[in-house]
Amino acid sequence: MKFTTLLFPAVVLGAACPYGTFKPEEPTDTRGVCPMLNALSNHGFLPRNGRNINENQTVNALNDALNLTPDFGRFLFTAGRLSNPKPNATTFNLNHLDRHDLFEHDGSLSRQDAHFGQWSRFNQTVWNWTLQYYTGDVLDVQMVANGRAQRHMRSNLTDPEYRLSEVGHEFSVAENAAILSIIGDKVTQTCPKKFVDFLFTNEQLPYSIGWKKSGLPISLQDLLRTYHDIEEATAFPPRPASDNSTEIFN
Ligand code: HEM
Ligand SMILES: *[C@@H]1O[C@H](CO)[C@@H](O)[C@H](O)[C@H]1NC(C)=O
Ligand SMILES: *[C@@H]1O[C@H](CO)[C@@H](O)[C@H](O)[C@H]1NC(C)=O
Ligand SMILES: *[C@@H]1O[C@H](CO)[C@@H](O)[C@H](O)[C@H]1NC(C)=O
Ligand SMILES: *[C@@H]1O[C@H](CO)[C@@H](O)[C@H](O)[C@H]1NC(C)=O
Ligand SMILES: *[C@@H]1O[C@H](CO)[C@@H](O)[C@H](O)[C@H]1NC(C)=O
Ligand SMILES: CC(=O)N[C@H]1CO[C@H](CO)[C@@H](O)[C@@H]1O
Repeated sequence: MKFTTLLFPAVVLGAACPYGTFKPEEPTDTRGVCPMLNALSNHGFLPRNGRNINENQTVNALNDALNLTPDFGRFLFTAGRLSNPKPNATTFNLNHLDRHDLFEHDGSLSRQDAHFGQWSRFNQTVWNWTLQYYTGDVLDVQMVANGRAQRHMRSNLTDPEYRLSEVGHEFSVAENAAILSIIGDKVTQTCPKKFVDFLFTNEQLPYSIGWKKSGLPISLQDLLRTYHDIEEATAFPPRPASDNSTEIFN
């Protein structure tokens, strides 16, 4: 152990720290499709190596970092546990979430579809497409609905293997709801765009640009309210003529 860590045990335990210190992932660490869980590992709210994450660690991390209720944390952990290829697993690794067409789906906001290659990590080209639909400094239900519809429409028009299961659809809408109700403000259902861009790009909680975790506890019911409003606000434009189908986005 280093001399300095002996002198300052609080640093080791993180006890004196109001939030986990950010350290970018090491090559030996595991990360995956979820920008938020990646960030929580980068801050040490979840194990920094991204492996063997159990229910308690998940519930505590989501509560400490984001003020999610323990019930909501346990609900989300189920998706993690079920992603583990080992039957009846009680833990998961962040890259277990990458299994295509289990919970991971086409039409992600910042990841390309599996058909095109590497699908689990942040892709600036894809994220830039989404940002074009975030037309104000503060995201609201309509902008988020538009950004999501854009990704699914683009995938449907350009990815010959594009698919979206019922569960995939639910995750897609829920992730977009999480942007507003968890990163943003569950009451107003808005979120400063810069916080979302910072989180996705750096996989770091945006404390340094003024973000704070919600002062109010966030439950699954809160997320579902925003989920419903995003679905209501979603409209797909008519399909363009097929011989122009790949040109509309150029
Ligand atoms: C145990 C908890 C969680 C699990 C198991 C989980 C799982 C996942 C999975 C499987 C995806 C990939 C879906 C895709 O194909 O795009 C994803 C994406 C996402 N997650 Fe999480 N997640 C968790 C917690 C959270 C929390 C607390 C937030 C809060 C903001 C969040 C925000 C997002 C967002 C915004 C995306 C979409 C990324 C994109 O479309 O590029 N997740 N998550
Ligand atoms: C989770 O925490 C509870 C209460 O602290 C404890 O009873 C339980 O054994 C823990 N479970 C695991 C898997 O660590
Ligand atoms: C998984 O758990 C269920 C219920 O607890 C049990 O019936 C089943 O046998 C378990 N399967 C394995 C492979 O351990
Ligand atoms: C990012 O996605 C674009 C569009 O699918 C693709 O052309 C590019 O190769 C991807 N970049 C990486 C590093 O995978
Ligand atoms: C994404 O957009 C930014 C800002 O417009 C631009 O500087 C950057 O080059 C774009 N990156 C990619 C990969 O398209
Ligand atoms: C893709 O678009 C077509 C035509 O609008 C539609 O029938 C189909 O259901 C869409 N595919 C998916 C997976 O949503
Ligand atoms: C490639 C192709 O068929 N492009 C057509 C797209 O639509 C415009 C206007 O309808 C036509 O002029 C192009 O020829």
